[in-house]
Amino acid sequence: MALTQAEIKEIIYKFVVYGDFLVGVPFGTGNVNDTYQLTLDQGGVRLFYILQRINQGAFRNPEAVMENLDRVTKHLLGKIHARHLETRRRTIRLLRTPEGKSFIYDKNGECWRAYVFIANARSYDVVETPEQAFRIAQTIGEFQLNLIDLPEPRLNETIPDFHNTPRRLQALEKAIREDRAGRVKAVGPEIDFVMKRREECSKLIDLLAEGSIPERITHNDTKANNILIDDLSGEGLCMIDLDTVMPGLSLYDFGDIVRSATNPAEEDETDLSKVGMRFEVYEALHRGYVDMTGDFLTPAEFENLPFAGKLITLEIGIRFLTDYLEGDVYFKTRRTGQNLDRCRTQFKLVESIEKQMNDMTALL
Ligand code: ADP
Ligand code: GN1
Ligand code: MG
Repeated sequence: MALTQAEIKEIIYKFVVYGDFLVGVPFGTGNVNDTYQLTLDQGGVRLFYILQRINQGAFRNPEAVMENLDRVTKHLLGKIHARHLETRRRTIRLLRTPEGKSFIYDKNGECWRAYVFIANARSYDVVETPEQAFRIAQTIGEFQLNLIDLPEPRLNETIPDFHNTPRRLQALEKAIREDRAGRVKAVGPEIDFVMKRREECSKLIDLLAEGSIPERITHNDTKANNILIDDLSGEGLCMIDLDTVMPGLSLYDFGDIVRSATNPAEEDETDLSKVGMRFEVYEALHRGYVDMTGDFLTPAEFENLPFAGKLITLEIGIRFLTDYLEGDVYFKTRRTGQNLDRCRTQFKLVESIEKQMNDMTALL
């Protein structure tokens, strides 16, 4: 439920902010957290902040999330200073409480954090051009590059097995068995679609287990709408939504941007004839990503770039289907059937990727 203005004001004043609270409005199209854009007034100058509630259904340990965020954003800041002239908009910047903490709990046990609002930039739900795709993929690659030398210890796993596709498959099978929402009978073709591809689900996890591809620090939620693009220059500015930054595979991040950027339609588009993999966008993603990661990717990571696009698309489709069967308990939904529509777009995209796999592989 949306907060009242008085509640928003009370929460933001727990952080060190400059200015008087004017208004807070729901912001963005995230599927998990609750986000508000806040306007404050400081001597006639408008200041903007982002205030966000961590979804504790998804993130069971918010303090582990915030510890990662603190470490990662500090490390990124050091890198950015070395690489860019304009630094203020190149990473999320957390506000602090007077005691120096980066989060607070409200009276209902909800965990909140606040960021400086990054202005004159936006994220895209649907990527419009190959040029945008190139910039976005560069930003993802640079993010991975910048975190290669993050000092020990290993980051917290904020959602265990987040990209463990076989586990996601098991969760789907459990949801089918339990059929809590009585919806299994309506999704026969979708279940068949997954089962035909079940053998492929463990490929990346197996490569990791046998030591053929390395664990890295990855973002793990690299859909286009988690990357900010500068309005003026069109350059990629930074990655946002850092809650899932943790140990992972470089291929998860590349795969997820293939999933979200190559599709010209919305994630919950109901007209599936509009959904498909745009090859020219894929080609731009490949170029942009390799531009930043070419020096550190191993041959096995490189070879699996096309497969990662297919696997992560299938995996997120499996998650949408599972949530549909469980009665829409994880992803935010605005209408009945939205998770099923989301699942169907993902599976249509998987088919489209399969058809173009030879061309994708030829780019290697
Ligand atoms: P969710 O986890 O729900 O996806 P995000 O962290 O991605 O939440 O935030 C939701 C949206 O809010 C983003 O897509 C972006 O448009 C906007 N946003 C988040 N943080 C900032 C920021 N610091 N500056 C500007 N916009 C932001
Ligand atoms: C969620 O939070 P948001 O909207 O950026 C989800 C991702 C999914 C994505 C699908 C923590 O991302 O894993 O790929 O929806 N985030 C979490 O749109 O589960
Ligand atoms: Mg997001």
